[in-house]
Amino acid sequence: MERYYQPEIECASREQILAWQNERLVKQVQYVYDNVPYYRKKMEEKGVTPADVQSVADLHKLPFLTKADLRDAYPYGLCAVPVSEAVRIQSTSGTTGRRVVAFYTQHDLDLWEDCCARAIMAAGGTKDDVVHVSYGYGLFTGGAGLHGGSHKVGSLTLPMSSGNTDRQIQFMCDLGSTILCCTPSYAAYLSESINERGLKDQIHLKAGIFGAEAWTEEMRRDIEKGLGIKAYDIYGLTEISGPGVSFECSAQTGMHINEDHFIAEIIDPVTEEVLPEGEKGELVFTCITKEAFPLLRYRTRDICVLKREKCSCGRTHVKMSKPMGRSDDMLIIKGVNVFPSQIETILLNKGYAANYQLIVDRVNNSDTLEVQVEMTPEMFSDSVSEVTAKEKELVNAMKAMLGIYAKVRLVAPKSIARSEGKAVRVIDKRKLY
Ligand code: DLL
Repeated sequence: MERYYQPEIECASREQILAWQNERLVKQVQYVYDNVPYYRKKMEEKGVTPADVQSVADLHKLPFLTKADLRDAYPYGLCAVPVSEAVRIQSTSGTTGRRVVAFYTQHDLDLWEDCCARAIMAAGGTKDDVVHVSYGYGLFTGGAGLHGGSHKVGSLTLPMSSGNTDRQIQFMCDLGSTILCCTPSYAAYLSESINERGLKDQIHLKAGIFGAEAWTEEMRRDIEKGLGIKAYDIYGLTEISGPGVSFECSAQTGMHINEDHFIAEIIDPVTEEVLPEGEKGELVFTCITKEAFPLLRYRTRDICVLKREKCSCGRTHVKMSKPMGRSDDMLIIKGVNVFPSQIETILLNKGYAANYQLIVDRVNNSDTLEVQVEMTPEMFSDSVSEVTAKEKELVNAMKAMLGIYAKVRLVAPKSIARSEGKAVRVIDKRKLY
């Protein structure tokens, strides 16, 4: 079972990784050119031929793909194999426009599950573990990816899917789950529910693998404390396979990108210029081992930083920071860029839990921001003046961090709807106009 901690790949020298990437990229570009007419047309429009791409240094010559291309080419336009060769689809939970559908051959599923198995092993998983998968199953990639990874590690896999919190906790206690996989917001909710029921002593969790949405270091500390575990981040997106594109190791200082399968670039989201490693910008991925859905230079819209440094775990693959927001759903309020994670940091620093919602609106041509924040049961008070003072404190902290006024409304514990999947943090009413 050691196969899925693959030191010969995960700890390979930079030269070796580049050699793999060069060889695989050249083949992949030719493969996509031959099998995806939609992308071939984009290459032709840019005047690029496969012969122009001889190594990773030539990657910048290729055209980008965006979510708009995926929608244009929906459903089969970017699929590089005939339906007879594809064995699975997964799809995004997108709420606007057409869904994004990604295709997999059996080989693609195998490689994806390998990536998830690496993530589980990096979180300390072995065949002796009981892996409790509470990501949604079905079209969402979370359940399927971690489930397949857990099988590969040889762990006992609990395909819980999301929801039914009572049953989740009961199985956790009865079966001795040791690794929990779900969104960080659901992990926080499970932690809250377990502690409320006084069941913390009856759970045996040691680690959690949480991703699919942004979460802060403060939230990590809360979850780690609440469940008595080490909490690891995992990143991915449906278009590029799903979870496991990158994952955290014991150092917990960024997520190693599986560079034998994906080449990462950082670009300026406005000029599209490639930025040097270490600079903050939009993450772009090129898949170099996929058969069915081999996207080249796919713009993720996730803003982050790449760091190539010696890691205490021994892995050499480049690390990405936690995404710091998205270049598309970064909020611009009164001309100021606002990331929900900035507000979350303030709330958690001031002792609130990550149960909040931002409501953005436009009144008389001026943007408004209201932050609804749940009080914790300890803070809950009927005294209007006490609540008003707390609200004022948050208003000032937000003004100091964001430079704009945000109305703050403290609401009763448990009054903001909990999410079993990704939390709904932002309601932007301006989009409705
Ligand atoms: O969320 C895949 C996934 C499942 C990742 C389970 C991790 C665990 P999508 O639904 O296509 O796929 O959403 C992808 O979610 O572009 C990011 O904006 C965001 N995202 C994913 N992981 C993280 C993370 C899955 N660890 C989009 N931190 C991505 C912050 C994340 N944002």
